[in-house]
Amino acid sequence: ASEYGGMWKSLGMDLGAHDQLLAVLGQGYTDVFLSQANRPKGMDYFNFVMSEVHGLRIKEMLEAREQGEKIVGSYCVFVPEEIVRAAGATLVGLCSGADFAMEEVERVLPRNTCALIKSSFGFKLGKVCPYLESADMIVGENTCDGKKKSYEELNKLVSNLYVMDLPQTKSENARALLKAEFVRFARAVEELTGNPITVESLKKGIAITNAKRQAMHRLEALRKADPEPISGLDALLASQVSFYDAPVRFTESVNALCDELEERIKDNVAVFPEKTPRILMSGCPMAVPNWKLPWIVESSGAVIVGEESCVGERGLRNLTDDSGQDVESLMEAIVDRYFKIDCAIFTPNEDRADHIVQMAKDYKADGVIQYALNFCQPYQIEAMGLESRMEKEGIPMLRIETDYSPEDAEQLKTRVEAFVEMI
Ligand code: BJ8
Repeated sequence: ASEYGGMWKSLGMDLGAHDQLLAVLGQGYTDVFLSQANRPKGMDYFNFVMSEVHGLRIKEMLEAREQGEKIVGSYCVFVPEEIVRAAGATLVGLCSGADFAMEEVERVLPRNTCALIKSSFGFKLGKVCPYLESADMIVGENTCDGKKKSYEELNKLVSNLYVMDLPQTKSENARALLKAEFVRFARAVEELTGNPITVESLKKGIAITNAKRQAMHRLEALRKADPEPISGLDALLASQVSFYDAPVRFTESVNALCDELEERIKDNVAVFPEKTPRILMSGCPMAVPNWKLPWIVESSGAVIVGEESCVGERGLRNLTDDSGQDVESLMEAIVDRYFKIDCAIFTPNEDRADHIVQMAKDYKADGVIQYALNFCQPYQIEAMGLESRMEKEGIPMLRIETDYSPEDAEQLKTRVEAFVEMI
């Protein structure tokens, strides 16, 4: 790790604190991922990417930045990747999946803020995230109240925050707002990069982003097999890595993994025995390195077959139509694509319930685990309504509320094991 010390220092990071974070991350990765039996060979790539998550990937991004390629950081799948790529910039997800510098965080945010928001502040206040520190523009979005109000505070800590307004309903006016905000965002990234967004560059941005999604769709489809050729943890890792890896290389690596999984299915090579209870995870996004609940599920005799989540199918499922012949129609297609995202900040949000039922059927799930972070009202409230919907559909459902701390792990394991026994 020390070979990158100079680079991290130049980003203004706290090297001591960062060493601690890397040590915890490395140990967590070993315990959760490397300990799994019979992983596909194709996961070697992801092991490597994870081992270099703050190293080689940052180095290559900074080298590209020297050549003029700007870096845009995002906290939400509503930030349109196609537009960022069309302007010749790189988009990275700012992960927010672990507690860090919590004492300092609770001096600027209320205690009862969700772990994801607190984590994003912890990485900033603790100066341990090289992605955050190398971003030329950080995009916040007016989604849930917690995020939207916390960006007012984040704005005091960073000089390059851009806040995107987002609609809360799926009405025509709401779509018009999304369109106006995407147009405003396109101007902002053009200004940031100095590159005009053209038909050709938009088509290229759409092609790169769609290819990444299509590779992930392939992976998702292969998870419908019983027995499972890949663990839910490894598939989740691929989704998590999709947020910051170089997109073309990522796409190739996922496709190579899928080739191998196809072979595995043919040869009946699996990671869990046939008839292992199949779980669909649904709810709040699971950012790196938030692996607690999936790990508990997969070490409790079940396999996760899909994620109805922004780090999963909600974030990846729709493609952008690339058939438009001018900037205006391509922008419309991008708006159409993002307007379909069924995040719980929308009201009403029936599409999400329908999608969960559909996924449970498609992936032959025996049960659904609704996962919400503590203090996340949008997903917690939807989980209440989903309970009766799932009951009506005859799909067993377990509702979990938790955070990033390991303290409730035993208790969660007991509940998950009881659920897995029952389904
Ligand atoms: S499109 S899910 S990535 S907003 S967990 S911060 S909702 S209190 S993350 Fe999200 Fe975009 Fe929606 Fe997806 Fe608030 Fe809940 Fe915290 Fe959350």
